This record gives sequence, structure tokens and C-alpha cells, in this order.
Amino acid sequence: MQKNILIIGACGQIGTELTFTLREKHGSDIIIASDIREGNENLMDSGPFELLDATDYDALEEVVAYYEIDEVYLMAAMLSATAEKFPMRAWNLNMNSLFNVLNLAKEKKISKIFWPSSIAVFGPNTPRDNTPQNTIMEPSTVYGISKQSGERWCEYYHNKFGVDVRSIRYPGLISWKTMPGGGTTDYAVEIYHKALSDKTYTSFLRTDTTLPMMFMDDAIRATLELMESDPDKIKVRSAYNIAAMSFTPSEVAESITVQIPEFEITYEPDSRQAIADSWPSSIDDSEARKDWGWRSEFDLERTTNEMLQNLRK
Ligand code: AKB
Repeated sequence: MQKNILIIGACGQIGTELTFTLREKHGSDIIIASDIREGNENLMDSGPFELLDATDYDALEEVVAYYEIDEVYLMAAMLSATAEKFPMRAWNLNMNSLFNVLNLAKEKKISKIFWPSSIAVFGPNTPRDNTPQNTIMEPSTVYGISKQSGERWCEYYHNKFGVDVRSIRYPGLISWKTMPGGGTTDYAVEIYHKALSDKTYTSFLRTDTTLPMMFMDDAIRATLELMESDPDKIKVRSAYNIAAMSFTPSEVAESITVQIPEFEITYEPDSRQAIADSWPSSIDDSEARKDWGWRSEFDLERTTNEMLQNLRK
């Protein structure tokens, strides 16, 4: 039987690339992109698209029935920095969209879900270096609280109702196709754009702020590898730690100056600094490696090469 896939939040930073990759893999017709607003031309031209508010259960159920959807990737979320400004809107979007999708699976209207968690589930009392899969989790941000609650609900729906929901704690994601929006790790994308356009960048995080990061190709591969894994291999039904690299703003600036020697970085930390300070500096991803064979491929040097090369085009 053909398995139709719905991507919610398809116009965002991860959603766009996930849509392109899944369409290349399975053909455009069976990958239904959806978002609350239309995306860029490339995405809109690449296959079926539905305007959809994922907090509206009836609208979601209608799209799922119409396209005979079997799998859902729920990528819509309000990220850390914006969520601090609009706590109730963030909670409403991040939680209600998840409940809607979990309930569709509970009612057997879909059979598999991917929902992204984040390193934001950790907080200031979490061990910062090589943060383990299971440890103290006391997130101090609105976004982190929603992601941690989401993880608990995913595990609950799996244990109680047999829902096949799978999740990853994404680190900061670096990509060139679509800009991120409203996150704390966004500086690591903006810096490449500014390095090429202005030869200078003002970082909103301090020079020495180390955060876990990943190039988008690794993140998409991780997502698809987890989704394609045999269910018996998936021992964690909250969300898996995954890791690729950790760096500071000054380290990414240094890697850019190898190719753009005149590039300069300055620092003006803002409210996002406190969010970054509450997060881990590196992540232990041994459970994901052991359970479903996860391995990252992109380090900082390779990421910088990919970013500058593609943005120059
Ligand atoms: C953010 O900065 O809010 C996100 C994340 C780490 O989940 N990129």
C-alpha cells in the first residue's frame, strides 16, 4: 500500500529540506507539504501543498483523510527566543499541535509520527559537558518546558496507546536553503550570510558561548534513519540525544576567516545569552549510536565549506 506523508511546518528551516529530501526519495505526489503560510517558490512548485493550522484538529483531520495520510512529520513550532516573548502562544502552538497529531495516531487515523525535540529540554542544573541521554532536566525557557512536556507525552502515548512516535533532540541547525527564525542558535546561520554580504557580523552571543550544533544534511539523515528504523530498535520513546559538533561564535568566525580573511566579528550579547547559558555545551549521543546506528558526518570545517560555497551561488 502507498504510504502518503504529511509534513506540517513544511516552509520552515527544517521542514523545507525535509520536504525536498522526502520528495526526491519517494516522488512528489505522496509527500504533502503544509504550513500556516506559503513558502518559497521552489518549495511551492515542488509538489502538493495545503494551508493548514496544526492547532485546528478538524482541519488537520480533514487533510489527513483527504490525502489518505499514513505518516506525519510535525515540524511546526515556536522557537526559544520568540517563545520568551509570547509564552502562551508558544505553549498553544507547541503543545496543541502535538496533541492533535498524537490523538490522530491514537484513533488509528495515522500510523507513524516524527516530532522534533531539542537540546532546550535541558536546563541550568543539567551537566553541561557531554550531557547524557538521561539526566537532570529542568528547562528554564518556555520553549524548553514545551519540548520537555512534549517528550513526556510522546512516551506516554507510546506506552499507553501503542502510538509509534519517534523524536530527536536537535542541536542548533545550520543550513543555507531556508533561514531559521526565532531561535537562539540562529547566529550560526546569520554569520555566514553576513560574512559574505558585509564582511562583518555582530554576534548576539558572547565570544565563549559553546553550543551543540549540526549541519542540516546530518539532521535530515538522522531524522530519516530514525523513522526508517525497525521499531524494536527504538528503545527511547521520549527523544534521542544526537550530536555532531560544538563551537563558540569566535570559533565559527575563525573558520570563516580561513576563506574570507577580512571578515570581522564583534559581540553585543542580548537576552538570548541567558537562554544559551542554560543549555548544554556538548551532547552524549551514545544511545542513538547504539540503538539505530547514528553517526554524524559534518564537522565545523566541512560545514563552513558547504555554507560559503552554496551561499556564494
Ligand atoms: C533554538 O535555538 O531555539 C532552536 C533549538 C536549539 O531548538 N534552534
